[in-house]
Amino acid sequence: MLRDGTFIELNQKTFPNCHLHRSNSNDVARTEQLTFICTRKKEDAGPTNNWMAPADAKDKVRPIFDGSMKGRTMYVVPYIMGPEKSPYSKIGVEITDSAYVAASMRIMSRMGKAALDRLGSSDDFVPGLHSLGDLDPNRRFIMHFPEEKLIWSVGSGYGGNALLGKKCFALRIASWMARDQGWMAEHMLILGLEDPSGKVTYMAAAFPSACGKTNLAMMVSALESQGYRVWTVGDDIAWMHVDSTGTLRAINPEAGFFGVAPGTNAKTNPNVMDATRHNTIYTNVAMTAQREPWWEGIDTAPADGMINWKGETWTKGSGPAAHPNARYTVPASQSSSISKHWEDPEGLPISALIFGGRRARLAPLVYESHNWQHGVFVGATMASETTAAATGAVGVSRRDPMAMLPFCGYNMADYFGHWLAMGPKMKNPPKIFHVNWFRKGADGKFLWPGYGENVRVLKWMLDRIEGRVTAAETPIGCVPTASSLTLDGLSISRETMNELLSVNPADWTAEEDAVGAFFKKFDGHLPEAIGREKKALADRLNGSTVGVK
Ligand code: SAT
Ligand code: MN
Repeated sequence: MLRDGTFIELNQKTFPNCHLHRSNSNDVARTEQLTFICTRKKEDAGPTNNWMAPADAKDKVRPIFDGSMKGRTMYVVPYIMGPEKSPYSKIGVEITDSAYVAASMRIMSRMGKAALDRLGSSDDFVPGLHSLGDLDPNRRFIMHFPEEKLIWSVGSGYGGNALLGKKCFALRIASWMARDQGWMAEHMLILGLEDPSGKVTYMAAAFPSACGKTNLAMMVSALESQGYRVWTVGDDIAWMHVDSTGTLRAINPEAGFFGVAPGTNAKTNPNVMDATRHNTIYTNVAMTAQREPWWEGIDTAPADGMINWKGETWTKGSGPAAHPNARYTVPASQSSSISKHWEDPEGLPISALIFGGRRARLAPLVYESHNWQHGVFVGATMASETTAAATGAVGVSRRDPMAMLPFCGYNMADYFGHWLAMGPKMKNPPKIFHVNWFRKGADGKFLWPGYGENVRVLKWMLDRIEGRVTAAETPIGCVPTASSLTLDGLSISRETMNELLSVNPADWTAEEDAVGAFFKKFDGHLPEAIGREKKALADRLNGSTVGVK
């Protein structure tokens, strides 16, 4: 890769075994409009997925694959999604003509001999065919055939389009398998919150792409001096099963982090800044004159002689030096925050599920749902402002149930039904919370400091799980009472806290209309329980019953 320019060597003294890859400038993010769920019946893909009949999809894409690998090296990449010894792990085999993809898969999954040994002579694996093709966006397709557990991807070498173990297998195909087999494949980080006694409580959290999952999972806690620490299990995907005792347990199917670089610095994610000092592939970041990686929001000021993500000399005013969706690919084991249990074969017991997104105005810092069913409704009605992780407009609010809109491999209404069916299988279903780190004041500035301070919200959840603190009932769920959040050491005014926790019934009534319009898409498919929850919320908003629980 160094010889043919696929990789550019970074400073090997300060960044040993780190390399930079520049993707084609038309191939810098997932392309949702070119991503298809190919099922025999259209309604099985549902109204939120692009659909093509399997035979049509293959006819369309086969000619693009034809001869596309000629003169290239073809890599056969056997890989395990999940810890090597876990009964819940699954095997995939990706065929690719991209050395960058093969190298990235080596970081992101357990690939090679371990996978071959586990597979043996079994044919139980998910095949994925990938070719860069000619990188023409008109000849780019990410095709999923969940009925035959097959992936075909052509025309892109970037991220989730090309590392087929990640979104294509571990979410789209796996969500289909999970529905059939009674488990859950979710777009969730997994973290452990350690309390002063040393007890660790595990939580899984769903946020859309580029909304801070990696930073939350790898957080350096602002309450470390009080004995609260965060341990990382995963940063993007959780596979969850109910065990024989009725406990929901999660494994991280991945072995690395494919995280957003811009905005990452010693304050927002010190652990990843350390972890990415070696053995890291950087994609579409800028490079300094010292051949070190650089991006917007890193701690250092941009300097003359820098090369931008396209390989051009960067000058002030020439636009961002790193692409907004520039990434690092780093082994998870390199983070000093990695949990010592992150590869436990049985997975880790989950006590809380968290939903969240970017909502400048509407949602309070945190609220707690009343029960599993209400929690599923909270997840189903999530929305978030779009980011650079996918091509298209940035900052537009869209509905993104459970952060799975681009990743659910079947009809989303049936997916809600699957969630509803999972709760009763659990003896003590996790509490379900919703958070919003991104609420803004009238001045357009974020009200909450975020990052390491988010541990205060996690601690509140832990206190709720343990029954230690009170909460105030609002129409949408329970929010912290003034004294129940641990705020010592943080300078934030009482007014700002009130604003952060406020629930404005008029705003939520308008939100209800938007939710109603979204749900209309699903015609007859929407589970009745979702409709009941919607009606109950509307009633509460009308009556605005408020009390302390
Ligand atoms: O899908 S990617 O892996 O490219 C990144 C994301 O959207 O989370
Ligand atoms: Mn993701």
